[in-house]
Amino acid sequence: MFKHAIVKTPCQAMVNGISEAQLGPPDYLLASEQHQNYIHALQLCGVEVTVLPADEAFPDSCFVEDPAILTKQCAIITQPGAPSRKAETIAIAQAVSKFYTKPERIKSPGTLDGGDVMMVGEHYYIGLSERTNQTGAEQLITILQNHGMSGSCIAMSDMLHLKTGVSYLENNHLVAYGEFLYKPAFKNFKVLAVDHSESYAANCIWVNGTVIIPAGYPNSKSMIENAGFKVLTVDVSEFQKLDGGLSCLSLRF
Ligand code: CIR
Repeated sequence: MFKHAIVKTPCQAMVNGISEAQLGPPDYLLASEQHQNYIHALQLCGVEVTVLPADEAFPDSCFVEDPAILTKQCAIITQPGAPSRKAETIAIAQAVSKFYTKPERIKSPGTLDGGDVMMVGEHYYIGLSERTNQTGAEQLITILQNHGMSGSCIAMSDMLHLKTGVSYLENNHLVAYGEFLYKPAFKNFKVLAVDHSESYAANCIWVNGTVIIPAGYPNSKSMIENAGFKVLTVDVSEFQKLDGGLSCLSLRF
């Protein structure tokens, strides 16, 4: 169960955020409204939400999942792979210090984005992406092992982050799309396969028994409901324009 979440208010400079989506720039005012709705959905799931102030120096800083990983045993400040995002860790480390003493750190030349790290109980799957290198992943595995947890790497080639295409929903269920449907590492999970036309719905979050999915993906919604989960939908279209989604917008712990 999660008690807390940390989110960060989108800044006006988000229109200059990194994007490969080719969906045009986000509408800042609509993004702000969608972010409020996202916070409300988290609160409905019973978590207390800490809202960090916007920071105009970092266009992508609302995607708080990338600069930190928060486990039951420890916090890890990452080494984001995108140069423009590296110093997002300063504000996140400060926010995290209210909840954890002495966070661990991923160090250069390691790079690692939290969006590449999927928690399944005490085990963490780490996507080797353009943002997360082998050195960063190995550092994370060592940190996890030092705290009684474990990690393993997943090779990937088609998506920005591991959790762009796969999400763990508890009770041994994964929602997955594309290359993640066929990974041997996931063969013992019950895999809910997302259609090509709904690929964005593969990034969803389990929060205390409810699955929050992006609005506009009816087949995925029914599939997840039929698997026995309560579903809430939140429209995050403006964050999709920056290659971000539901998981990237919060740290849940
Ligand atoms: C970036 O490219 O870093 C941001 N525009 C999007 C980050 C999305 N984060 C995530 O998937 N964990």
